[in-house]
Amino acid sequence: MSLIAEPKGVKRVMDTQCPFCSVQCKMQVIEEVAAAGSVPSYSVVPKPNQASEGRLCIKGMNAYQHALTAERILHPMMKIDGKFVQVTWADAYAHIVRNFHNLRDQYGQHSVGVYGGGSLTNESAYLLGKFARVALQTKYIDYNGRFCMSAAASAGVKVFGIDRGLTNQLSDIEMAECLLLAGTNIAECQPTLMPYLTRAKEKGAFLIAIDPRETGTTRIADLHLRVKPGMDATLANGMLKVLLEEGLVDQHFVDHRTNGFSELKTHLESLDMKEISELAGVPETLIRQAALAYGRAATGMVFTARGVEQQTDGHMAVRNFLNLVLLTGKIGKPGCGYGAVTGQGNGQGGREHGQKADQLPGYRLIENPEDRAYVAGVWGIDPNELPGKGVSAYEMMELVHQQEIRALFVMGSNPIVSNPNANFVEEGLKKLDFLVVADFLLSETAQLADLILPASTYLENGGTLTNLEGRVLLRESAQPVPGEVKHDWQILCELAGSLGRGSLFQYQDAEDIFDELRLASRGGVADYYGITYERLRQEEGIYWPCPEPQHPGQRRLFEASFPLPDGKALLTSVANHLPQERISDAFPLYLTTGRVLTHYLTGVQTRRSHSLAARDVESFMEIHPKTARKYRLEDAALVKVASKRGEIYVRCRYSSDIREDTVFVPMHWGNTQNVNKITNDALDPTCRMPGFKVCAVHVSPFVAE
Ligand SMILES: Nc1nc2c(c(=O)[nH]1)N[C@H]1C(S)=C(S)[C@@H](COP(=O)(O)OP(=O)(O)OC[C@H]3O[C@@H](n4cnc5c(=O)[nH]c(N)nc54)[C@H](O)[C@@H]3O)O[C@H]1N2
Ligand SMILES: Nc1nc2c(c(=O)[nH]1)N[C@H]1C(S)=C(S)[C@@H](COP(=O)(O)OP(=O)(O)OC[C@H]3O[C@@H](n4cnc5c(=O)[nH]c(N)nc54)[C@H](O)[C@@H]3O)O[C@H]1N2
Ligand code: SF4
Ligand SMILES: [Mo]
Repeated sequence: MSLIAEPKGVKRVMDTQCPFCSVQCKMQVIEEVAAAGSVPSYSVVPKPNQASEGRLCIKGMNAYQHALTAERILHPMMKIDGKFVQVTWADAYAHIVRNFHNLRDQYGQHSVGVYGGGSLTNESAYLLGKFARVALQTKYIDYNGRFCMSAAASAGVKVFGIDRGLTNQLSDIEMAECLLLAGTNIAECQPTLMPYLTRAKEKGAFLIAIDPRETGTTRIADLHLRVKPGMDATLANGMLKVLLEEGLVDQHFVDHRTNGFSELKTHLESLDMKEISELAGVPETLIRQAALAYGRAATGMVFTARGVEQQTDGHMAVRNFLNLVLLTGKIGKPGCGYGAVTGQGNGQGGREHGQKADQLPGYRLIENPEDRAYVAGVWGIDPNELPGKGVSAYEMMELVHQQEIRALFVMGSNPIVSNPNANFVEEGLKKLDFLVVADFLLSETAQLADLILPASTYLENGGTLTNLEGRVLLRESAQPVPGEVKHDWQILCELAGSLGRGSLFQYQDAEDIFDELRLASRGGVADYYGITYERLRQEEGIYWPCPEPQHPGQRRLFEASFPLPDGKALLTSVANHLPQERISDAFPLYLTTGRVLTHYLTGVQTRRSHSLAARDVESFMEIHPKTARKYRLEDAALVKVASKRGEIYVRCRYSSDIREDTVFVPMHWGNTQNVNKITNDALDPTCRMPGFKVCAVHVSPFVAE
């Protein structure tokens, strides 16, 4: 931060980084006060940086508004007789210790759960994992990234031996002759990356998009496959079959760099193209066209995002897209690769350093004796003190409901809006004996809390975040904290102290924590050992793995081999899956969910930004006009959308761009517009991802009762 005295007033320049999506665009927020006592005005200037190349989207331009809003929580707040009352930090910590100790005495150490988020810095995410295992000694910790990256992450680990969002740099995109965009809406979700796609197109690349609706992204595609929601694995089988039949398999690559080809070949031969086309809802000719375009191109990249992944078969669906990459040998070389388009600002780093139920820092596994011993050594504890693995985010909510988890510590998430089957989740959270939420705004979940701890925003909290490419970036603190606000990591250290484990949580600042994280990740899959704050300041960003301080960081993965025991990637036979919930007479339409450009996740932040909120003031349902007329729904009228689990009320929006059997509702609103009140809580059997992208619904006009 710098203060510049101008002739007319005072100017404050804050160098920072957008807190929202995984691109992590750098920017400057400039505050000007024309004269003493007058209201400040703000402007935002993008800063040059490698991922966004100096671009910002509308969310970044307005991200200062929620951080500087008068609605910030500035003091610890305790709920007394149903009302929040300001208390001191000392009282807040004493209250937590009392409650946690009582519950642990009565119900055991695992009666307290911890729930984190992918917006936290690497330092806070790392410390949250350590706090749960060392200070609370609970096995129950998981985070919102379970709903975001778990399908792609688990598929990457299984198939490649490593999970890094992009296997190469963004700059490879424009070297690709064919780009396959499956269930990703980059135009609205990572808007500053769009020029990578348009530049590739200008150079002649063929773009294929797979999405049940037309979006800003599908609009620039040469071929749009309007898949039936949940049927991506099947569609990919069709493309694989064409590759095989047309001799487009890179046999040399398959023989030398993969396992599992003969089983996959037999499996694909047994499938029927006509059946695939009917199941996927995409004409056979278009499936062929897509496969030929990708298969014949000399270079190409495949991207998947939540459209493919947030499914009850998300893990397998991603593996089938990885089959496409491997069969054609399009990986580990320029203009080739795979990208799981990561979501949250630190969605990548947040999944590497131990806030996941089964993980320790550096992508180590909590059930692996060597990993336990190594991390316990770094932490200065006996490995036997470390608990085992817990359960996934939604399964924690089930345990909350069953009152096996009696207290929850939430940091950086709004689970009541973001979990599937939200009515059930809300019911459960209300049963808790004690709910603590660390947030800077009064989220829907914070409103239910017994105690709210005021956390700092991105403008105040310095630390590292890892962007979608696997590039670690340093975000410096840009302003002092307001009121009595504390950084997440400070809260965790002080609370660990109150719980009697202070000696294991002694850090001066975020850099100190990062230095411990470096050691804890050393030799692990996500090795950060060679990355230092000093290097990050000089080099702008460094890719992991970076095992030594002299190592440049690995930009492109898998050039020579895959980090699996025999160095080979794994091809997998994937059955034609149907989503777990099917349509019926009572619930005849598919509902799919997702995002709009102006809002971010559960909307807690963007709904408090006046510029963003004004663009989309309420939720809506996108529906084909033909379908709408069938159900007597008028454009712009309020409609009721109901599933087996509940109902919501949103504005009807006609769109001939969506499949006639499908409606779409965004996820950014709470209460009666919270789409998760109706989504299905069935989970993927491998990664425990909920099927956010398909459930069966009924739609009807809103009738006031
Ligand atoms: N504006 C904005 N940007 C964001 C976010 C935000 O909330 N708002 N959130 C960030 C986060 S955390 C994430 S995870 C990412 C999400 O980024 P994306 O995954 O790109 O976003 P979504 O809108 O959830 O889903 C992408 C597309 O999948 C399509 N889709 C739905 N069902 C299916 C299906 O069955 N198959 C296929 N192939 N496609 C389907 C939807 O129509 C949608 O266009 O965005 C990040 N960026
Ligand atoms: N139906 C449906 N549901 C979905 C999805 C979908 O596509 N469809 N997508 C899923 C996905 S991909 C995701 S990532 C989840 C997101 O789900 P959530 O994590 O619940 O969503 P957010 O709105 O990011 O909530 C973050 C909360 O933490 C606060 N916060 C932000 N930064 C910090 C910080 O640094 N420290 C602290 N202490 N607090 C902070 C914010 O103010 C906000 O209240 O939702 C999932 N839910
Ligand atoms: S939301 Fe994403 S693309 Fe937009 S400015 Fe922020 S980091 Fe960049
Ligand atoms: Mo996400």
